[in-house]
Amino acid sequence: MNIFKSMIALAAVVVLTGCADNTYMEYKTAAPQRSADYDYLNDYGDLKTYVDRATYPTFKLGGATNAAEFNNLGLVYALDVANFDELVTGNAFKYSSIVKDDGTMDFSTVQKFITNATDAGLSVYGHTLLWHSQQTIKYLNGLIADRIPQGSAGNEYVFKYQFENGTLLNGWGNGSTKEIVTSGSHDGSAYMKVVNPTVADPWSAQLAVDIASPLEATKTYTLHFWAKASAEGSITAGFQDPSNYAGCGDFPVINLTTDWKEYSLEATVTGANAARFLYSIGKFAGEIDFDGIELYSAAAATVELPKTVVLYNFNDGTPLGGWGNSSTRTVVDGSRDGSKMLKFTNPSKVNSWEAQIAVDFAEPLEQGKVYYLRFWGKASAAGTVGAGYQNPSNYNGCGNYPNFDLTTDWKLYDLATSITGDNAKRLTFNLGAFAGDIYFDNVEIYHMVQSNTIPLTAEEKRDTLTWELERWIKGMMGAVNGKVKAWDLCNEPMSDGHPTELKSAAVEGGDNNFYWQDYLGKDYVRTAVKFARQYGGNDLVLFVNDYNLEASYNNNAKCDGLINMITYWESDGVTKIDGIGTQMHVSCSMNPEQQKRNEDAVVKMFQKLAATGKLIRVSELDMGLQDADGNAVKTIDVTEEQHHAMAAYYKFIVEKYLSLIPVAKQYGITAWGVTDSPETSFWRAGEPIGLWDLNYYRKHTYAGFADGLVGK
Ligand SMILES: [Ca+2]
Ligand SMILES: [Ca+2]
Repeated sequence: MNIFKSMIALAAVVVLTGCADNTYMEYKTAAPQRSADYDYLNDYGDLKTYVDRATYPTFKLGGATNAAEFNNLGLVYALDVANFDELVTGNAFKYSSIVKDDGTMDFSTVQKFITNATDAGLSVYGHTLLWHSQQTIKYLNGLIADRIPQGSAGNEYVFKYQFENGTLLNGWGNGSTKEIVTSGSHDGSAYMKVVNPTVADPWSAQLAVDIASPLEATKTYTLHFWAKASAEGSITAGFQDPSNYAGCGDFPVINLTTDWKEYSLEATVTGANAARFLYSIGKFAGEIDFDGIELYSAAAATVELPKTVVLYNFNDGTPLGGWGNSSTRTVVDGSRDGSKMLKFTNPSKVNSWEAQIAVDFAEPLEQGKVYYLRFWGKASAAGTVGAGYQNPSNYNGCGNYPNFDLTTDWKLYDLATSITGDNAKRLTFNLGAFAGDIYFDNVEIYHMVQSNTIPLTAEEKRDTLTWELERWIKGMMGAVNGKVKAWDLCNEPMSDGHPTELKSAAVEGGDNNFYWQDYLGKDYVRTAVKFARQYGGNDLVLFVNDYNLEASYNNNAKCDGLINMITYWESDGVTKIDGIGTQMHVSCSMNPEQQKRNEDAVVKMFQKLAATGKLIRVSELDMGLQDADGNAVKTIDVTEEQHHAMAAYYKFIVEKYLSLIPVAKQYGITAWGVTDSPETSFWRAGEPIGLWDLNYYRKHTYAGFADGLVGK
C-alpha cells in the first residue's frame, strides 16, 4: 500500500468522522496487509495498561508528541491519550518555539496543549527550560551586542549663518527681498531681514543654501535658528535635489511668532542627492527676521578601547625566550590565580642587558605609537628592572618603559612607552641587575584603538542574560500556571568530547547554538533552579537531562560526568535537583558482541543512576538498528529477525529500568519514537525508531515494550 495515499485516506477519515477514538481503534492493531506474524499484536491492550500500578506506583508511561498535531484532536491525540500517562512535546516548550526575534513570547500553543492534555486526564512534562539548541539566536545575540557610546562627539556642521559678516542666504521669487540688519537680533547682533510682499504658493519665495557635497541619505540633521515675524504664520523647510527639484526630506512646519523664538527641528534625508537646503516662505506675507541658522548632524561618539597585540598566560606550559648569564626561564605552577606562570632565575647580579627575557613579534610595532605593557609580577626580593623594545636586526633600542620596582608580593604593572625606532619587533625584559627569581603572568602588550561601539564586559553579558533567563522562566511558569510540575530544568549540559566538562561554543560550535553557560558560567544551572522554584513553586520536580549516558564506547563516562556535575551544583547547599533524565536514543546492534556491550553499558548506567538516590527518568527512549558492521539500517530494509531483535532490546531496557531503579525513584519511561521516523524528518530520518509504524500500526517493538513492563 502506498504510504502517502494511506496517510491521505487516514486524514480524510479523521476529518469526516470527527471522532478520534473510533478512528484510532482501526489502527491500534496489526496492519491488515501484514503477515500473520503480526496477528498476535491484536491481542495486546493499550500500552499504559501494562504498567503494574500496585508494584510501581510512581511510574509514569510517557510519550513524546507534536503539540500542533495533538491539538488537532485527531488520530495522534487518540493514540497519545489511550497509551500514555504523561506527554512531552518535541518542540513546543523550547525557547525558540516561544521567544520571537523581537523577544516577545507566545505561549498559545503550549497553553492549548496543556489544556487538551490535562482535560484528557494526562499530565504534561516540560521540556526544556535551559538548552543550547533551538534558541532564538538573533534576539539573544542582540541582547549582548556591543553598546553604542553614550552622547555624541559633538556636532558636525553643514553650515552656520550668524550674519555678522554680511553674508546672506541665496533666495528668489515673488519679489521677495533680503538684507542684513546690523543689530537688534535676539542677542543684539546682526540678523537677516526677509520680506515677502504677498501671499503666494509656499515654493514661490524661497531662501536657499547649496551644499557642496550631498547630505548623507537616511541620516538625521538638526536645523537650528532664531526667527521673529511681523505676524503669526507658517513657513516650511527641507532638503532638495537641485538637479530635479525633488524633495529629499522635510522639517516639521515652522510656526512663526512676533517675538524672537529659538527653533530646533529634525529631518531625515530621503534622497541620494540632497545638496540644497530651502526655506519656503511664499505662503507668509510680511517680514521675517532670521538669525543663527545652523544645520548639523550629531557625530557618532567614539571610545578608546585596549587592543591586545600579544598575551602570554603560560597555561600551556610554553615559556618565553631569552638569554644571558646562565639565567633560566621556565613555566611553573603557583600563579596568583592558581594557573601556570613564568619563572625567571638570574644567578648573579650583572649589567641589566646581560640577562633578558625576549618576545619577538611577527610584525614590527608601529613607530610613534604608544604601546602598553601589562603583567602581574613578583620577585624573591625587592629590586628594580626594566623593559623596552628593540630592533632585532641591529639591537637598536626602539623605546624603553620606565624602570619598575619588584616586590615580594604580586603586583599588576601597566607601563606605557612610544615606539621611537623602526623594526621594533622585540620586547625585552632587562633583568641582569636583579639576582634571584622573578615571576610573571598574563604578560600583555596592547595599544588603544578608537571605536564607535563598546563590547559588553563579561559581567554585563552575564547580568543581561541572567535577566533574560529570569524573564523566560518567569514567563513560562506564568503561562503553565502550575499545571506542569516536572521539568527538564537543563538539557544536554555535558560535552561529548570532554564528558567531565560542560559544553561550550569554543568546543562544540554550531552557528545555531547558544551556550548560556559560556556567559553565565558553570553555576548557570543553580541560577535556573532558583528562578524555576521562585516562579513555579518549591514543589516542582526538576531534572537534568542528557544523552549518551548509556554509551559503551567510553564506559558511561558522560553518565559519571553528569552525576559529578550535579553533585557540584548541589554543593552550595541551596540548589536541589530532583532527578536525572537519561535520553536513551539507543541503537540495537546485530553484532552480538556489540549488542552485549550495549546491554552491559545500559545496566551500568542504571546502576550508577540508582546510586545517586535521585528520581530517574528514561526521558527520550527510541531505538535505531545497526547491522553487524555498525551501519544504520533504514526502516524499509529491516528484516523480521531484526524487528524481533529490537523488540527484545526494548524488553531488556524496560525490565532493567524496573529492576535496577528503586521503586520510589522510578519517575518512568517516555517513548520518544512513538512512530517510525519519516524520511523527511530531521531526527533519525527513515529509521525504525517507533513502537508504531508510520501508519500507526503496532510493531513488534510495541510487544517488546509491553512485555518489559509486565516482566513477561
Ligand atoms: Ca547674529
Ligand atoms: Ca597563567
